[in-house]
Amino acid sequence: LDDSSGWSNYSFPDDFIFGVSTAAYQIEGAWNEDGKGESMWDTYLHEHPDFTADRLNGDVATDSYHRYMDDIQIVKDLGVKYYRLSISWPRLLPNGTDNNVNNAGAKYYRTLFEELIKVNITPVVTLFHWDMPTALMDLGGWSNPLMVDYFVDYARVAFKLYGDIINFWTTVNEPHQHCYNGYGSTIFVPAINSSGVAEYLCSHYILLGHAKAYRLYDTEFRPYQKGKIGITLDAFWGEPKDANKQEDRDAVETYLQMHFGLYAHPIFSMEGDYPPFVRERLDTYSEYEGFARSRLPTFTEEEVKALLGSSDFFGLNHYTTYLMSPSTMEPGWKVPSLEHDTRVKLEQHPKWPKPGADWLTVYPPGFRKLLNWVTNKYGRNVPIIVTENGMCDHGQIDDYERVSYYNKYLYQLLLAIHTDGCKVEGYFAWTLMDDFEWTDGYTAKFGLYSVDFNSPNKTRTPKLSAKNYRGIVKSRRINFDSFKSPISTYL
Ligand code: GBH
Repeated sequence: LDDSSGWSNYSFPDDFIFGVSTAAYQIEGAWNEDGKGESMWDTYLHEHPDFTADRLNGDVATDSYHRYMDDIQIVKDLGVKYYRLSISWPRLLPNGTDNNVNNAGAKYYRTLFEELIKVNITPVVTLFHWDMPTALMDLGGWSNPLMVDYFVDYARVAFKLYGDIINFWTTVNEPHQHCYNGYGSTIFVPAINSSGVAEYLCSHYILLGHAKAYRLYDTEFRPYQKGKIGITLDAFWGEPKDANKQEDRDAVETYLQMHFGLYAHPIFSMEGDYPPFVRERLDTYSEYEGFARSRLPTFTEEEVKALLGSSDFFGLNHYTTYLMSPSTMEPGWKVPSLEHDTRVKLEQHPKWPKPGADWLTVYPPGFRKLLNWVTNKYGRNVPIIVTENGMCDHGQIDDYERVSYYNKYLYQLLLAIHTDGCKVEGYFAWTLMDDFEWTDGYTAKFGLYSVDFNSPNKTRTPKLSAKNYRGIVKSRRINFDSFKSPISTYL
């Protein structure tokens, strides 16, 4: 059997975790209500309306702060038993610091979690999905070592408030996207553009913040709250541009080490610390460029130990695959960057479908290969939980391409489990409903549900992909014939 017709020959294990993901700033709205403080996204987008494709921001979004019962209903309708969402740090702690807890914010999340649990949906709670409190961003955000302790203070408040009913936490979402786009370029807020410098400070302190929050939970809360806690990392897969060229195959490995291993190795490898390849490269390049010390900070022995094994599962976000080959960048640059450090050229395969965004082509086998790469390198001790996967289009309700994307990517996940022996225990679709997609504003549609942003109720309507996902969750198998496009040109 293949992945184009009939029922899949493999099925998902009975205890397989099916869920759906969202993030606070992308859905909540109510940016200044009930005592919430500003996040750096609020502040920056108010000051720079041109930053997003449609000049819009997350002030209202899907209005989930008021319409969370609608969200719970549609999560329930999908039949999934898990809902991954994030807490807005400044909604809970308006100044970012633990001396001032916003009671209305605290109550909002308490009610939301309780209502989910009432209908048998387990909340999976992310502490940091990029909405840094402005008050702390003013101190330099993650480029400031003190952020580690502020983050741990915040985590403590969250564990105390909700740990009695929340037993599934993630600390940080996609540190690579956050640090690279926000600190090493101007793609994301805070748009610091300190390429090659602040992006590694961000990586370093975000990793330490994660590790310290993990250790706090492990020693003070887990003994009686009995939950699990981990981190979510993101990775593109890479195919060598020319599979016959060793240098192209090497480029894939270099890229994965520099963009993914940088975060994964300190936590999930046997030895810990940054990958030796990355350490050596950053040290060498920094010296060559005339820096007095490496642009990549160093962990103390104690920090290496705190990081090692600091995740109960490997949270993995994956969307797409690029073709890779060595880049022609020469050393000797005055402004360093992750690109210069990596020296790998990314291109898109001209034939792979590209349903909605320039960066997202559809290549399902890349998912299986990534799951295997992670398993071989890091996944021997902890299970993998796919915390995001999905694609964007232009928002049509009959989203045949999304149906096909999910069917094919999920089939690759089944192959990874059943024929490759990867320990993949869960899968969360990105995302529940069309939302605020960062720089793309509302122009990129990733939802299983469509949202009518012009209606006062922000009406949520299931797309075909929602119905199809419900079918997969219920039957534990994929039916490649349901919701199949009447036109054969779809992916
Ligand atoms: C994830 O990021 C996020 O966790 C989630 O919040 C987000 O909404 C979702 O996926 C969809 O993007 O066009 O060159 O400027 C995925 C990382 C970040 C990858 C933005 C593409 C744009 C690159 N994405 N990035 S570019």
